[in-house]
Amino acid sequence: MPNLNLYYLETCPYCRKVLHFMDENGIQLGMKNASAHPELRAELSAKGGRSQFPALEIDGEIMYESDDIIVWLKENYSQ
Ligand SMILES: N[C@@H](CCC(=O)N[C@@H](CS)C(=O)NCC(=O)O)C(=O)O
Repeated sequence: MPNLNLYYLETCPYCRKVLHFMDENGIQLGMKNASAHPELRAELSAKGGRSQFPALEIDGEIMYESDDIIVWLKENYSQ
């Protein structure tokens, strides 16, 4: 399994959608809460080119878009 981290904001509906999917499927990832740690915005921008949430880091590569993240998790992570 690759190294996976989810950058998210607590109040973002797109992030909540991904978090809900993870919850339903018992998926645990490294969690990067940019609401609690605003410096993560710059970290995400440096890695992926923009500060947009949610973002899934897969072995250092950034995937944006909640729907794409859920599809990726379905294909690679769901049991
Ligand atoms: N189409 C994107 C929309 C993501 C989006 O608009 N996220 C907002 C927060 S809800 C965002 O990152 N805005 C920039 C910011 O808050 O800095 C998705 O489905 O992931």
